[in-house]
Amino acid sequence: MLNSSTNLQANWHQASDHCKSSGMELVSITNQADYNQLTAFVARELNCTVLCAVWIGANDLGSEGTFTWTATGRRVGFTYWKSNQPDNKHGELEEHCVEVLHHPKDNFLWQWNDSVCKHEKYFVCERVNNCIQEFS
Ligand SMILES: [Ca+2]
Repeated sequence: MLNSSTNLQANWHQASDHCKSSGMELVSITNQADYNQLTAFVARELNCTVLCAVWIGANDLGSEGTFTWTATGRRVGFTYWKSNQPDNKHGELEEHCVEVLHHPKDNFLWQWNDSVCKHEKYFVCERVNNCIQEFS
């Protein structure tokens, strides 16, 4: 079950807390099918013609360069990084939280990017019982 709010943006930590308060976690993407489901869900729920930036559960807050899923603590296996990402760089700021970014003008087509955790973005939560259903 995936869930997102179409009018709520939050920094990564607030987004994670928001998911937990609903008995969920920021979404994990462990294979191509998960990735396809997430992007289809986001494209349907949000207006992504210009830009969609969505927090997912991956981060390297614990150890720079080692990305793990917040829901399980497991290392990220399947990835869909944009070329030259993750780069841990946003001016003077470090990037430790992962977004799925669709921004055709900037050549982002649903790829992953490490981004600044305190920036506010949309986010997707997932109920973590291995039973994935559409939320309607
Ligand atoms: Ca980056």
